[in-house]
Amino acid sequence: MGVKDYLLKRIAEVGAIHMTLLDPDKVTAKEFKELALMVQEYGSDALMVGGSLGISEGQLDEYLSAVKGSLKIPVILFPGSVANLSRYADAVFFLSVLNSADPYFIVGAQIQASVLLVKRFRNLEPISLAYIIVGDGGAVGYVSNARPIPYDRDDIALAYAYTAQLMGFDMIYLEAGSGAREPVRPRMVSRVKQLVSKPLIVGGGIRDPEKASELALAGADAIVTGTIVEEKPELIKDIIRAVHEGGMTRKKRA
Ligand code: 1GP
Repeated sequence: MGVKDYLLKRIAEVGAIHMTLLDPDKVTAKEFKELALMVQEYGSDALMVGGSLGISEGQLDEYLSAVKGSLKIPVILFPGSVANLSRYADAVFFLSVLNSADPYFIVGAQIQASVLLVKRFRNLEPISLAYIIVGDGGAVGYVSNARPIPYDRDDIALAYAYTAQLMGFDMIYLEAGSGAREPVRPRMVSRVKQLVSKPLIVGGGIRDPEKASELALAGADAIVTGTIVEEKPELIKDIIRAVHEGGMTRKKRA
């Protein structure tokens, strides 16, 4: 089974899945391996690997080849640039920053990456992703020259998300930015989910089980946490459980 089908199957099973984002630029290779194995043990459904700054293909290869044999959950690249591809991953989020003001981040980097995927990385499964930056935006908002959607403008987020669905993206990601002071608001998630049927990923600034559960209940099909795993790994078990419980509750209500 491919990675996209696995994610869809897990979403159907548990209502909402948890994905862990690790940035190789923020941890050592040893920490990376320990954290990856820890989140797998606690039930995180996939490992995303990436960052907006400072990762080379050589570093990715080093970190990922070290975990390749011991991880059962899929490793999905979450590239900050065309240099962030590695043959040791299972899939890549082929992402377009839909609300960037610079066409390079909407389609320019993607045409460069497409050539690499065909010529050098045939084993990577591309999963197309509409990446929509909200609120704080964080480093990714700055680097990709995004015009972040204000936290309270559900109508604009909805317009982008529905556009992404019509354009045929596999998945849609509402991103407040890594380390955001405030995550995407549940009301925005719920309004987008009412109209859009594509899997909805939500991340950025989620630091506790309560917020993770609230967003899963509101309609997020996948919750991504990154910073908290690096800073307070003791919380991650409860966050993963909260996502799955929130998802199951929403599934039962539907
Ligand atoms: C960033 O949404 C992810 O791309 C994760 O954000 O680091 O704030 O958990 P955090």
